[in-house]
Amino acid sequence: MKLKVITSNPGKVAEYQRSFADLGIEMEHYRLPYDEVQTSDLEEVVQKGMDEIIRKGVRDFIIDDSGLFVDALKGFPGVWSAYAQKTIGNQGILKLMEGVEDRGAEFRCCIGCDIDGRRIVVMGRCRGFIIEKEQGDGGFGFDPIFSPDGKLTFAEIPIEEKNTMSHRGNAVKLLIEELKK
Ligand code: ITT
Repeated sequence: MKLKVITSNPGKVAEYQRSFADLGIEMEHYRLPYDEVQTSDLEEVVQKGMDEIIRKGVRDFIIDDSGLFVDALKGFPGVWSAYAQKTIGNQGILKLMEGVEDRGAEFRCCIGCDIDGRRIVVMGRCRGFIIEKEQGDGGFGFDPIFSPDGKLTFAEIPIEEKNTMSHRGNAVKLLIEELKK
C-alpha cells in the first residue's frame, strides 16, 4: 500500500515515513499545490483541500494542516502559523513572548486521509511551553522553541520520540485506529 503525502514540507514527510514504516504503508512525498482557505479552523482547511485534490483526480493521499497556538497570544499564530514562520519566524515569536510569564502553548495537527475511496479526518494535539531561546537543530518550523515538558525542545529529540507525543503523532494514532475499522 502506498499513500501520497501532499505537502511542501519535507519535515512532515519524514515524520509520516517513520510512523507508517512498521505498518508496511509506503509514504511518498508528492508535491501538488492546493488552496488553503482563509479560515480560523484547521479542519475546514483540510476538508476543502481534500475536495480540491480529489477534483484534480488524485486519490490515496494524506494532507496535514497544523499550527502552534500560544495561550498568551490568544492562539496566535494558530491557522496563520505557516505565514508567521515565513515572516517573523521563531525569533519573532520569542520577541512577542519577551517578559511574558505564561509560556503555555499547544500544537495542533489535522490530518485528512483519502484511502480506498474513504475519507478520514482526525485531529491531534500536544501541549507544551514556548521556551526562552531557540534550542536544538533537529526537526523543523517551531520545533526549536517548543518543549512538551519545559526542558528539551522537539528540535533536541529524535523523530521517533517526537512521534510518540507530538500533535502529528497523536493524530496518526487516531488515523491508524480508523484505518483498522
Ligand atoms: P503544507 O504544504 O503541508 O501546507 P506547511 O509547512 O505550509 O506545509 P502548514 O500549512 O500546516 O504547513 O503550516 C504549519 C506551520 O507550522 C509551518 O510553518 C510548519 O513549519 C509549522 N509546523 C507544523 N508542524 C510542526 C511541527 O511538528 N514542528 C514544528 N513546526 C511545525
